[in-house]
Amino acid sequence: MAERQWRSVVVLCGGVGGARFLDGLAAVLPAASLTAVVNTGDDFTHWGLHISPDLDTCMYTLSGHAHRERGWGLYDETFHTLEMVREYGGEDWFQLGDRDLATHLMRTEALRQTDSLTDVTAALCKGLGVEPTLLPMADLPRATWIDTADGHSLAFQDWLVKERAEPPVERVRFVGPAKTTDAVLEAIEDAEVVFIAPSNPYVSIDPILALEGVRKALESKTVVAISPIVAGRAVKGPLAGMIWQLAHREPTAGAVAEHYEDLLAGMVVETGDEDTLPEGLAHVATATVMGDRDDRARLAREALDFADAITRVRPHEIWALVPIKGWSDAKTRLGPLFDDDARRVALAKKLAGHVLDELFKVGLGGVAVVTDHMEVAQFARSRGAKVLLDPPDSEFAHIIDASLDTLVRHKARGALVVMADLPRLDADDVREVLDIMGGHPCVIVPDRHDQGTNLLGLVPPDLFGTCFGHADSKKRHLSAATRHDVPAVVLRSETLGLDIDTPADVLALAAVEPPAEPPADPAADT
Ligand code: FO1
Repeated sequence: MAERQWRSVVVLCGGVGGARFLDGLAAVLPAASLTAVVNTGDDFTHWGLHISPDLDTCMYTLSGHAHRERGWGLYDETFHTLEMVREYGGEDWFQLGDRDLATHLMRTEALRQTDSLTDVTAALCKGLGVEPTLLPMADLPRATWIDTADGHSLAFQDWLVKERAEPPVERVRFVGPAKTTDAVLEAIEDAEVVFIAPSNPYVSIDPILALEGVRKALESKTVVAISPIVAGRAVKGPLAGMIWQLAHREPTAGAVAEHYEDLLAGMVVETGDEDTLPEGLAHVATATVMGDRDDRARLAREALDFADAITRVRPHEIWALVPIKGWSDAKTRLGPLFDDDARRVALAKKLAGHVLDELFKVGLGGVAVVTDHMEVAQFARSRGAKVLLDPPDSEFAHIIDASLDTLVRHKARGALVVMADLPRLDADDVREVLDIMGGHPCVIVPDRHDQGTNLLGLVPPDLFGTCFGHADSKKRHLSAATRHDVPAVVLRSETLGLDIDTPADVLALAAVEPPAEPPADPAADT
């Protein structure tokens, strides 16, 4: 299976566990392909400063500043300020380190100039050289509150840190406007896969899912969760207890899967935990506890491979689209080779028939022929192809694009535009192109002169407007892919690269074809 180049991966995450998984993804993906949507329900004002613990934990982890064991705060840290506050009898339950304070000072000051926590976060990340995009789940305050079983209501940090998460939880509430940002919704829309990091579902992920439009945006996405529970224990924090208290059931990976209900297309769980999962949930079992950075990268790679396996576009989700002009004006440049039109037409039919026959061997979702000539439509139908009648006398590329839009309406996830005059195309060649299409949104197979485009794979079919009909369509397709910020794979192929347009092409074919058996000399038999 061709190694997939991910264009856009989004991860929903909270603090420590989420940040470590995010760090693993950052180690294996280009920064431009990775966006984290980070919980800000833990944010609060302390010492007059705006503290965003999960954003800081992600930023410090990605920049290598994070304290290894604790996961939050900085590894190279002192607490002189805290000691001095303590001397004053000030609030010393939340340990703010001296270097950590710089972040809170900068963020608080910046938030006096703008109410966009998104922009402030981007500036802080730039300062620390963090390249993946960290998006706060919201720009406005949306605080997580804990209603405890003994009737109190605690702000999140008061419950988690001051009370050390001891009071049993009755309810988790979110206070403030349930408004996410356009950046978050756009990132999710654009994502090829959305991971739910191994964070606490109740107080790190639910705050994100509860925001308007987020669940809706996720409906059409492949969502894969990484289990935060290992063999019935939370890797970090109060999660196991919360599952007992809130779901009234044993804390297992299955309990987490069911908490996310039908959001999940799949789940990555600790080896041995897979039998706690609900029936039918696609999953992969592996070592999910992340120690060092290599561990994180390994887990991230396994999660990506799993996501690829369940999101790959399969052959049966791809349609072939074969444009065939009317026979009479086909292969006119071969005119000189034939003493009459009938033979020229016969060649065009033979070529098109060969291409359709080979395409039908591949197991595609379907084969569609686009034409505006009835005899071609008849020919195509006789071979089992769907016929799309193209809008009369429009440009070749527009005809193709209109047909590709039709395939999208037919729920095709991918389309392979195939020229009808490729004598050396065979089913295996096409399978090779489909395998690349499985993980790549654009595959260009140029002609043997590296000018035209003999096949063009697009996932989705309407990825961008095609440029067929131009002599230099290969170059134009490449720049269209670049314009749409999509990695294009150019596959040069001896066999697929030969299309029959000119007498020279016929000679090239003749040069390849083994000489046909000389016709048996009827006289020789006797
Ligand atoms: N967690 C604690 O348990 N005790 C602390 O004193 C503490 C201080 C702290 C300072 C900055 C920061 O970004 C996070 C800090 N955390 C502390 C962790 C924080 O409460 C949690 O990481 C998140 O809120 C939940 O993931």
